[in-house]
Amino acid sequence: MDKYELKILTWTGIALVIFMVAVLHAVGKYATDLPECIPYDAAFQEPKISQLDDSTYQVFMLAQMWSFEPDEIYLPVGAEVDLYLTTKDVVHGLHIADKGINMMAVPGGVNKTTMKFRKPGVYEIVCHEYCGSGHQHMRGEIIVNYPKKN
Ligand SMILES: [Cu+2]
Repeated sequence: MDKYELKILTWTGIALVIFMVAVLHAVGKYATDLPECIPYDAAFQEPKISQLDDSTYQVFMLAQMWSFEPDEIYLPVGAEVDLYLTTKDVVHGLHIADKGINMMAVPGGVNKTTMKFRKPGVYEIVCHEYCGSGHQHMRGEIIVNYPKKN
């Protein structure tokens, strides 16, 4: 093997390790999973929020020209959310800056990620894919509050 090939392979390996460490760091820092594609089912076209237990939620989010449904989601601190995203018209995006989330909403496809909300606050959702003349109106919020006292 040529010594330049060995240098290139060595530096490529180092860059790959740095990249993997950065990804794992981001997953831990933002308490999120990497988004994944799951098999499509028409049930994901029905927007809904389900509470599975004290701290676990499922959100079926539907993107459409030019809104997200649901566009306001109220959660207690400590909530873990499985977010399923699809669209019924064109390609949209979903970006939650404070959680490091960046997902695509593709017709006929479902993307999923899991997030944990450790801190109270308002987490703004925006569409980051230009999807038409009303694109700038595609917004939503996840409002994380302290848990209710019974
Ligand atoms: Cu959009």
